[in-house]
Amino acid sequence: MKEQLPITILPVPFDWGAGRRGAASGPEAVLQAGLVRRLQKLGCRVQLRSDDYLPNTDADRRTSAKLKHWGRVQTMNEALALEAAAAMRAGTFPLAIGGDHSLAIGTVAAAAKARRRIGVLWIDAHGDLNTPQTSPSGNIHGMSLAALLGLGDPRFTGIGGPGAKLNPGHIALVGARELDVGEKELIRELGIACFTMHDIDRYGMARVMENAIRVVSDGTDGVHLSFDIDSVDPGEAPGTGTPVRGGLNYREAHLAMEMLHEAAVVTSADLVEVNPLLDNGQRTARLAVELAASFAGERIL
Ligand code: Z70
Ligand code: MN
Ligand code: MN
Ligand code: MN
Repeated sequence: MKEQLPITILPVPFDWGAGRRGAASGPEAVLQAGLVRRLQKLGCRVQLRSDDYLPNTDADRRTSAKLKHWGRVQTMNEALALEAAAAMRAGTFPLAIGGDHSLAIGTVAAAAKARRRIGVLWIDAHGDLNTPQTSPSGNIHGMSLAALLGLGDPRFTGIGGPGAKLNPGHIALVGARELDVGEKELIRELGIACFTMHDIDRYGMARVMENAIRVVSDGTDGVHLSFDIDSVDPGEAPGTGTPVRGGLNYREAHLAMEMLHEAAVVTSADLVEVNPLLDNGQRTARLAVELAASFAGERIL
């Protein structure tokens, strides 16, 4: 992260974009695990936003089989996009704590508006590149990156203004190991840089991150990091809704965060899909705090 900027933490206690409930308690768990103090210890100025910017969507029953709970997901994202934009206008670094990964539609839309050409580093077991037509689940957290590319339903491609927010050539996926058929087609068709677990095994995390950082930072005015905790192996991060075996190990995940700190290109970030209901104690919430600390400059020596 560009370390001189104060950090605005935006809690997003929302999980209607996911197939199971629980990630809405992620922000509380990550804060309880000591996020603010850990960042302050590194010398970061930290503003913790309350979650009162989010409208209550309890009464909103708008849903469909191909876009589950679309009303609530849309309302949350419109509010989050405004809040993230305000944090950037105030000269701070927005760090959204989720919550399910549908929230990236709002944060990236805001970043794209503020920075014009935005690169996106998507660290995730999944591609989140489905459209309502290709999604096997109808869960919107599996469609967020596609929506940001302008693909899918206008209710989501239109958040923060109509049309694509990103250039496919400025996206890098890292940690992918479970891609649906339509997602694979899209990655090939658009030439999106996808560094899978195979690549990480083969070339090592250091080389993968060097390449991924180049893809998202060359020719862009800012970089958004969207980190899904399910990128990490379920042995280290059991507290997440869709665990997939064979993920990043503890050290690979930390190395990625340390390299991002050193590169100093990231201008906004999300940390999503921590589900305390599925956690083994505070294991996953604590991991999230540690990874945020590595990202913010914590070092061994
Ligand atoms: C699947 C779908 C997904 C996160 C699961 C899963 C998507 N590809 N994304 N967990 N973060 O339903 O579209
Ligand atoms: Mn995801
Ligand atoms: Mn995922
Ligand atoms: Mn470029």
